[in-house]
Amino acid sequence: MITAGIAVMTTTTQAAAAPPPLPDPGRAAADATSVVQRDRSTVRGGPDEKYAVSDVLVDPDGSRHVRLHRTYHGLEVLGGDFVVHSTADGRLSSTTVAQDQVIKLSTKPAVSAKKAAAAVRGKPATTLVVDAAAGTPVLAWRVRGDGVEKILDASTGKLRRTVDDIRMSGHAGTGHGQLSGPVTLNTTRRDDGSYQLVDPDRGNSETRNALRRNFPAPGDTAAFTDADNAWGDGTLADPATLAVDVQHGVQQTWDFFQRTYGRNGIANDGRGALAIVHDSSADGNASWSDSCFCMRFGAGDSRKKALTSQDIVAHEWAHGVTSATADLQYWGQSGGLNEATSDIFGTLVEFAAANPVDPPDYLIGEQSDVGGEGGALRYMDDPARDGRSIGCWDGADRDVHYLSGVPNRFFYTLAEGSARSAWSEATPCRGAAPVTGIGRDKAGAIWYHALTRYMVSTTTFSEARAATLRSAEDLHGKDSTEYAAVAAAWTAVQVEATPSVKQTPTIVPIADRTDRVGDTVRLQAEATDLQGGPLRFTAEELPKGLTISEDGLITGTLVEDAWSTPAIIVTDPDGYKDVTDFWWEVHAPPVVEDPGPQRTEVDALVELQLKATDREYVQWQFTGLPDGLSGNDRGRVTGSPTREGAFEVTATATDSHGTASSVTFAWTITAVGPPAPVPELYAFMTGSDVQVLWFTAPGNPETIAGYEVTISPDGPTVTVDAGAITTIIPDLDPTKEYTVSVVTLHRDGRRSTPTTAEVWK
Ligand SMILES: [Ca+2]
Ligand SMILES: [Ca+2]
Ligand SMILES: [Ca+2]
Ligand SMILES: [Zn+2]
Repeated sequence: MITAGIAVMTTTTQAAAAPPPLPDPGRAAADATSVVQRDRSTVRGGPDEKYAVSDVLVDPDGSRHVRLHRTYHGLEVLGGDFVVHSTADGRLSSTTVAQDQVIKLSTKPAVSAKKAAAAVRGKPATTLVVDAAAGTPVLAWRVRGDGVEKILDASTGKLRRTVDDIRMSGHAGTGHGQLSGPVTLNTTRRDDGSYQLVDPDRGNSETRNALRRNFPAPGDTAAFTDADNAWGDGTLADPATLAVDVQHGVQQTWDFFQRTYGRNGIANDGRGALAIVHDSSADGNASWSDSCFCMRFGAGDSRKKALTSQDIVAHEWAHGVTSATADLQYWGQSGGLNEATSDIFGTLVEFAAANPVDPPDYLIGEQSDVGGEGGALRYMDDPARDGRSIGCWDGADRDVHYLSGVPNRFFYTLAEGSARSAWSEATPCRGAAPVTGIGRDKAGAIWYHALTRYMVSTTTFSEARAATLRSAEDLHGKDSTEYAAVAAAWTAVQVEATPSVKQTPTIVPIADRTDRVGDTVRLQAEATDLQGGPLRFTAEELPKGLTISEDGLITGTLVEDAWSTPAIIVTDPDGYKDVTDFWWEVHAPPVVEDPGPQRTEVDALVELQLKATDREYVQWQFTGLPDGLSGNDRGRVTGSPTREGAFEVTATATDSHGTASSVTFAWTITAVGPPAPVPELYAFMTGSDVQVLWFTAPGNPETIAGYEVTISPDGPTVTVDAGAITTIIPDLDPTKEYTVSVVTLHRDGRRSTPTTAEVWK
């Protein structure tokens, strides 16, 4: 967790009257701490807690905002942060508290750290914490691996939530280098006379080269150095090109925050951050990570150029500002506010930078040509244009990037109004009143003031409405047009003072199904909706043969051996939708081929392969096989029959759903016939020797006793062993013509017909 230390912040807003002398920040911190310790109920505190100051802001009129973090029996409390607001003389005026309930729990975990660690791959770090960020506080394990953090209930081991530790610019996606155009860079001259991409005027902010490594540690990156201090060539061939974009973007962002809000760097402590380019983990993306206090940028991907434009660089930098201030948790509505904060400042810096090659707009990442069609990552004026984000709050949770649409559109509407502007047009949601814009500067100041003073880690959309209204009151007064515009702009995106009632219907998830071809289906989809009113169902990718009625009844007869992932969509009368999808496996029994009647002699070698057609792997079983034969689960029958008989064999193929098909065939085992003759035979005369060669007789070799070889006329008869395929018979007359014959001898004494050949000379 990044804490900002103690720093003084003054806004550029002018105080109406001569301000009283401002208190020392250390004094303000001590006052706030003692106020809380005297009456812990003001921050939903208990006796076993300690508080540490992470930020102190003193406004021009002397009012103080001291941000504190909480520990419980020494354990960090997630969502335990709060801000103490006091008057110029140190009296408590109010508090903004992240948690809903007082913490009361045992600090002994039932689940071991080792067991909790198994929730994240690799060698994660486990920390025992109190999770007060949602509902009743519980003892929890925070398990941190590479880029991901899981919060597990330490009593039950149940996952409470997963949080991306890395703030990605885009949610998915994925080119070529883009340019900030000719820009000036502030660099550092090294002892050897070369230059390094380190900005000494901005806290030594540096851009380094990841050399295409995947998420390297900062120590594993290389410095960018240059002999003549002219960096990059506008193409990706020079790795410094992206570094120019980023370093210049950081310079502009730093100056914007300094000039506009008096903020001295990301954590308001004058420290520069590290930026890493050519990091393959961020290809087609960009990210901020608190743990390294660094930004990462990759190359482009198939869908877009590298995300190194001004708005993206400022977006990542602003994630650091959020971490150092409200520390909005990166999930749910607080995550949506976190993302929107980065888009808002990304856009404000783009306007302030006024780079002629990057005309300002309310689009995020438009220079990266998303989708190859000039698209952007996000559209603040019309978030739904990306197909995923929302611009009218419906109460339903989503990915933080899609949720950011609501506060993004609030900001656009507050700055530019709801009527057609130079940039766009943002018609208020569902007939809300039109809004007159107050301009970017005022809108930005209201957001920054709220972020640093009135937002905490668990701030929701309706709480953000309250926070920005307090900002508008601080900066412009409660009767101001600015105050009214803030309220109207939130209403225009359907965020009201009381938390939103969920508008979207809720569909009951449908479990994965397995059915058979030929089955008739009757499946009722169900959904609820808080507003009542008739719900209408539709479906996509239903299995062939099925239809869905408007009432959600799915009927029909399954006809195709196939799987699908149907989506059932429910729509309420206002057009809000919910979707569930599931896996639907439709299968048919295996089709088994009949091998026909089989006939085999006793002792013969058997090899019979049964065949079945099915989409899946089948398993075989056999009954009634002749003695001496066996079948395996692959459908192969082997062995040698040991006795005669008429058998009826049933072979059954079973698919992975347990559906079986069988075939029954006759298998007759007959008595052993005469042994088979040798199929081929050759003989040659060499001198007075005759060499005889033959191929072994077919059949079971174990039944063959040997071969009888006869030379005629007048030649000898010799018997050779079963394994032999040749023999030499000596002492014959080379002038005579001979023939040779070979007979196969069975072990039981029977003989084959002879095979005969002439002896060659
Ligand atoms: Ca632009
Ligand atoms: Ca832009
Ligand atoms: Ca509804
Ligand atoms: Zn982001």
